[in-house]
Amino acid sequence: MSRLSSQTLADLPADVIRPAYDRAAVTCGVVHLGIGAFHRAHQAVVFDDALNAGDLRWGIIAASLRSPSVRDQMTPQDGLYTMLVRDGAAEQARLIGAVQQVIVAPEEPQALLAALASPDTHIVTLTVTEKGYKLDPATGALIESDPQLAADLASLESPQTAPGYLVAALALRRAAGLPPFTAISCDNLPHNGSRLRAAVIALARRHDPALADWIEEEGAFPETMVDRIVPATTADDIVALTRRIGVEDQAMVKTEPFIQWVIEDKFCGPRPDFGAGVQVTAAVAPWEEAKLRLLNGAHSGIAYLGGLAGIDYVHEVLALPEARHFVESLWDEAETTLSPPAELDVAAYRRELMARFDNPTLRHRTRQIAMDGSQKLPQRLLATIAAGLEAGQGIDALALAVAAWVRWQAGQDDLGQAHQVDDPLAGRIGDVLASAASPGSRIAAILAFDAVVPPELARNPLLADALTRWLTVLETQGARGALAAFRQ
Ligand code: CS2
Repeated sequence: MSRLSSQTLADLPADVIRPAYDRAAVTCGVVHLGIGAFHRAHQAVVFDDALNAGDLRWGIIAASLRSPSVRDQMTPQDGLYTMLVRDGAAEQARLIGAVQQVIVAPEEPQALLAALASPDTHIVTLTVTEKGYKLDPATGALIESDPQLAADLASLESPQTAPGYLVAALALRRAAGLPPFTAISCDNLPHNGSRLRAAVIALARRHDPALADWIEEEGAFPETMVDRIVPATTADDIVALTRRIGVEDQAMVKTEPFIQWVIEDKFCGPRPDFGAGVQVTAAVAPWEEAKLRLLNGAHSGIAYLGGLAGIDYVHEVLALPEARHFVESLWDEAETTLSPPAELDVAAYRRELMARFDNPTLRHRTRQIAMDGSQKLPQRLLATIAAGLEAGQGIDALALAVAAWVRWQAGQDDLGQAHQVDDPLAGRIGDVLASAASPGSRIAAILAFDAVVPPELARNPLLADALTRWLTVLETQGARGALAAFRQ
């Protein structure tokens, strides 16, 4: 079976949408750090739109900070891949041509630095996941004990972390008399731009205070809200697409029709004339908070409760009426904590979210969302709980979601199936829980874990009570039992 590539492009079925521009004429104005499926189905599509519109400055040099697998999928395909947009019976296949080169950073650190320091590069986007910023989830301070960050604090010759690459590249740009690039965090973190900026400036200051001052004055780190559901591609997806397009595409991504990117209007250099799906605005925080607390908060609740019940996919969890009731209740609680943007009709947004979660063709795994809970919970559920408690509002559904996360740490679902807890803090959390003998003491141990739970919130007895009550129900009656009890 031949591979998708520039050579095989002409053989594809006519209904596959392809780049409308000459890929050979593109220059790369973007460097992306962390080329996973999300980047390929989100920011890369936005830059591909700009290229299609005729502005050829926005090709992408993408880097993988860890494994070579995406490079090995994409390079034989000349960077081309298919984006499959699915909703019910409707399916659209579009080839994305924006990615011109993929670099595996640990193999070629100097090539990545050269790309970041190139005069053509105007924008650097990042999807390095919550843990890639090397910031404490509860306080936002640099985690100096992290071995990779410690290496970057000692030397930036061959950076190990995303902030390390940015600082080393900004130093090169400054030395060459170039302006900085606009660095855009596209991870689901609150105030992601400010966090990235803080990490970069703190690291720069340790190496060269004058560089840190220059970044502070000249650099730009806009806040963003990114939204598109992108389930991990499976081997079956690749087989089915091969059948459809007649060539094999190992780099394909599958996603939903919905796409949203809200970017703070704070650039220090050129940017494309952004098209559909992108809003450039002065205030991103209200968008980001609504999305994190409604979409992602519900997602995490669905992931842990569904995962514990042994249910594989989000849409299958929502086939249970008691799960829908739980999600609506969580949204009722979260909604009271929001100051949504004037343009956002929250009732319509909730209806649209439920329809997106219900999309049966996406097959979004609960296990995928369950990953890295310690990094996700603070902004998705704990901040919502803190705001709800402060306003004297109910937090029962939010507490059930958090208790399900605690239960997930035991590494076994309600059917007795073992799962791996995929989380950078899994070991430490497991140790803390192992020495606790009852639901109440397990909750006390988790609340004392200040890398995840802010100490002030941990001291609130209402939270400890609600979590203990739900963990007891989860341990004795399972997630299905807890959802049924919640409904009563
Ligand atoms: C999900 C998100 O995996 C997860 O944690 O909640 O990736 C979610 O699909 C996106 O944020 C949607 O924009």
